[in-house]
Amino acid sequence: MYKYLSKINSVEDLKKLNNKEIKILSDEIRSFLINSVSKTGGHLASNLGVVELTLALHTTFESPKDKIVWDVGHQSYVHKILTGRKDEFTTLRQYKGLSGFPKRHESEHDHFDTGHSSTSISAAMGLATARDLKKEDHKVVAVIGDGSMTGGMAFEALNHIGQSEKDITVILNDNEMSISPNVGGLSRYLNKLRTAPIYSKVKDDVEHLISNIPAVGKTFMKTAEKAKDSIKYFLVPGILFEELGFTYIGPVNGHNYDVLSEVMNRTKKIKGPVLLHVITKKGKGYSLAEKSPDKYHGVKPFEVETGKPMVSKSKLSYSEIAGETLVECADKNDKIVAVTAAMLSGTGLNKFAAKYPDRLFDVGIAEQHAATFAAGLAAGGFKPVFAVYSTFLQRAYDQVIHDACLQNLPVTYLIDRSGLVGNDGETHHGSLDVSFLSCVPNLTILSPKDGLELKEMIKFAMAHNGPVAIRYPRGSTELENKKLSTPIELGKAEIFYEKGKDALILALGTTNEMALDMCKELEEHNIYSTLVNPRFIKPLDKDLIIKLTKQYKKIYTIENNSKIGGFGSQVQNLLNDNGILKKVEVFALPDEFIEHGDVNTLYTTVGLDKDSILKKIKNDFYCDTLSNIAITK
Ligand SMILES: Cc1ncc(C[n+]2csc(CCOP(=O)(O)OP(=O)(O)O)c2C)c(N)n1
Repeated sequence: MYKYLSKINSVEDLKKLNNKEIKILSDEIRSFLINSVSKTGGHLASNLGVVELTLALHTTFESPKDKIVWDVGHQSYVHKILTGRKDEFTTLRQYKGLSGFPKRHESEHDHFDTGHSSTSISAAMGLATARDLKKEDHKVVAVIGDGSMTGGMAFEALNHIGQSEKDITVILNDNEMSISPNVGGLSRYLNKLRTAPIYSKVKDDVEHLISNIPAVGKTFMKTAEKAKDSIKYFLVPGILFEELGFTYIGPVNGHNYDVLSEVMNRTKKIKGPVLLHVITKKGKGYSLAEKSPDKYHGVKPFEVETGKPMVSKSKLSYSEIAGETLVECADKNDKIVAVTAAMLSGTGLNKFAAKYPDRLFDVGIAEQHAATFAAGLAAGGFKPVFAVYSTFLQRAYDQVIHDACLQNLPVTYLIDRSGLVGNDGETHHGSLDVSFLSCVPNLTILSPKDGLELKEMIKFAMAHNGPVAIRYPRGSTELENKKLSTPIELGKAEIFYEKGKDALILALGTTNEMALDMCKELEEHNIYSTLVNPRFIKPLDKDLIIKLTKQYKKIYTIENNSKIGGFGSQVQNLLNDNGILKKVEVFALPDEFIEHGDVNTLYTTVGLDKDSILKKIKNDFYCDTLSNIAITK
């Protein structure tokens, strides 16, 4: 079907094509991407935008000898196609299939594992320094989007590289988009560069002029350099990258392969740090994605002609419930403000943004800043809510501790995507938050069992005077129009189901749904249990837990967080501290990074599915019965 793409199994195959053939290949790659991602789901718009850029990278540089590092890595599909992984795209993001991000174990062309943003320039600096220490000779290239460039780490790395004068190429893929339109002063600055294309030509002319001056004294050179600088300043409102120590080249049209590859080849010859500014269009070549690049950033399987998702969703997502509840609370309290680090729609804050644009702050991909900014807002008398994915909150750990909790400031963290997230894999699972947050003094931590509890917990947080974290998973839920069995009260658990004194099950958050089914199934085997929904991870309902654990034969905890430092380990500590010598069987995530795949498959593989847990509990009681029989005999 694909005249050229079908023959591409390695970068060597690509290098056999001429520019005309590569142009046709770029169309074929786009068609392949659209068809393939429409079936598997994945990141579409970003990949459609980097087709020519990736082709130029692989025809200019010699991968894997030259090392290309992708920032975030969600835009590495074309790179994967060109480096021998095209045929694996039917398995993209599925269990044991091709990852949606660069993976060192997957290919010698992937030099750094990613998933979180703004790491590529630091990683490139590390690789380049290692190269120089080992006296090797190869290029190191970081490819970073304008969205990812808003992350502080990117600037820390630019600062370091500029001073070192290392031989590194940074390719800035500027499509004016993060997931949503890009924000901030840097974005404005890039826009100025984009609209001043005359710069690179004039700069070239000036440099040409200077280099053609025959041997002259130092003074003249200095004057000429100064002239060059003043022309630059005159033409461009600030040479940020040059001042940082980079040679700035651009802006270049990222969809004209001929020009781009020519410029890239010239860039390759420049010594020291170089920043090549490439302009691309997110979603290029698929009109629906060009029109709504945010909607096509990450997609579920969809119909190519209409863009309609294959499976339409009927329930509300936890994110939507969180966003809507926040609007309700903000209606009543004008001190409530919301903060996002470039995840407006992902965290369900779009309705808040529409209704209260002045009280919503998208700070870019800058979780650290977001956390301290929120703490500052709290110190200034506001009630800030930072809605953030569990995995990205990892970035802001010190800010949560040092800037909010230490001062007991009333910042609320709405921690979305806790637990396993599925197809994005190990870089995106929210499997550590209970562990890393539980040890932070002053922080109150909750987890709702369903949408209704999430609503009420947010209302609780809005009335609480101190830092609060509420963790809830990806996915949707029925939002029943009923009241809670008991109101949310600080440090109070809920007895969710009570049938007998055999097994005591404490199930965290949404694992209650599965635990309730389990309790009912256990009754068919004459095992009668009580199910406790702790609601609060911190403070734990110590009195209730101690009272109940004394009464039950066996105690089980279930949670979608790592076993180490998780909820179960806190229950164990509580019993230990109170001299209760009973075993607590903890069902939690293992101490390992869990790969990508469908969420249910992943939970099954780690033994956190209903059948595996039921089997274990039934077996415990069965063994007890057997040992009783043996003793009676
Ligand atoms: C630390 C962190 N925060 C948030 C995200 C979620 N995220 C993934 S891609 C993306 C936008 C990246 O924009 P850009 O770098 O410009 O790439 P583009 O998708 O526009 O090509 C965001 C916010 C992330 N991966 N890492």
